[in-house]
Formats: sequence, C-alpha cells, structure tokens
Amino acid sequence: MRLDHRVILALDVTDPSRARTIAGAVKSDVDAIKAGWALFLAGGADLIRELAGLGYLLADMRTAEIPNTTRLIVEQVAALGASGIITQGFVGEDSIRAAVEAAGEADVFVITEMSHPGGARFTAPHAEEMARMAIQAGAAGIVAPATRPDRVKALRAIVGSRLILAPGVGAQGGKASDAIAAGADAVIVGRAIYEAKDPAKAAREIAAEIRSTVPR
Ligand code: NUP
Repeated sequence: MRLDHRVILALDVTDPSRARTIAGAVKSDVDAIKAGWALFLAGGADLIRELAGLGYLLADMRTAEIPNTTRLIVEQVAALGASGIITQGFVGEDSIRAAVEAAGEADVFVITEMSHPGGARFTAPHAEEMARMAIQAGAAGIVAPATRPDRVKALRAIVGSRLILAPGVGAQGGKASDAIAAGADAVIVGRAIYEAKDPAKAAREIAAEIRSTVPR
C-alpha cells in the first residue's frame, strides 16, 4: 500500500450513487478506500468491483470464521479486485493463515484491539498476542485503535515495520496526528470525511494535520 496521505476513507454509505460520487471526489486525496458490508449489501459486488478500479480497495468484509469458510470468503473478495482485506484477529492463527493464503497478492490486515469502547473489554487484553500471531501468519499489518494512541504505541513495538492502520478518528473521538505520532502508518476515517460538506477537503485537512504535527 502506497501511503502518500496516510489517510484511508471508510466509505460506509448505503446509497450507491452517493458512494460513487464521494469515491470519485476523494480518490486522489486518500491512499485507499475501505468498503464494508453496508456498502456491499447496498451496492452489490459490481459496485465493489467498480471501486476497486479507482485505486487501492481495502475490503472490510471482516471474516470471523473457521479456516475453510474464511478461505471461501477471501477468495470471493480478492476476485472482486480488492488490494487489501481486513480480518478479525481473535479467530486464531489457522484462520488468519487461511486468509493470507486465499488473498494471494492482496494484503491481509488483522484487527487486534477494536476502537470502540466495547473493544476494551475482550479484544484489548489479547491485542499483543493477536499482533504477534498476525505477523507470524504473514499478515501485511494490523488494525489498532486511534482512540487509544498508547495502545498503538504498544502494538508498534510488536509489529516492527509491518503496517498499522488506525480507525477511530473524528466521530469516535480519536485525533489523526495522535495516532500517527503513536506509530500508526495511516488512519482509517469514515464519518468525518463522508459526512462533510466537501469530503475531499475534509480528507486533505486530515492529511495536513498529520503532516504539520508528524513530519515524515
Ligand atoms: O476497530 C475497528 N474500528 C473501526 O472503526 C475496526 C474497524 N474496521 N473500524 C472501521 O473503521 C469501522 O467499521 C468503520 O468502517 C471505520 C471507522 O469509521 P468512522 O468511525 O470514522 O465513521
């Protein structure tokens, strides 16, 4: 994943034409567009394929499954043209390995500690273990919470030079530059960009805030 802006748009909208408009407007101001289940269910596989044609598509069709079902889902997502795929870490090493194998050339990112308040209860106590396992299983990187920069810092110490993508900026209360300063490579931002009057401008402002506080 090429990170010029260090910002990934989470395109969690359910109106396909709005999704197309926002993706088109924002694509050169973000490094990737993340598509999740809401967009997939609203717009179908064709929309996901179309978005994959615009650049790096990060598919958040998050698998929480046994290895065989993981493989089946990841194969389908990779066939739509996704360049990256997000999986849950708590499923264990065999399922993560199945995702990495099925992804082929696509990157696999493993969720360790989730960014919402509930994520602190069950995922946080095992986040370090999940990060270690993700690296061992051949993941390209992990997902860690921008809402808890101290946790991003702790996880950075484990994953070395692998990528850390950090959601939770804006609507969930995290600050992009804090997450990057703590060791994240890029932030994943949804509502603070797609609900803005000018989403491209909102994306540029987040990238500028990162650059002004954390020069590369
Ligand atoms: O721990 C996670 N937290 C999180 O918010 C893992 C995620 N994949 N996400 C996703 O990031 C979430 O599903 C949404 O697509 C995006 C954050 O969106 P927003 O809170 O910036 O609107």
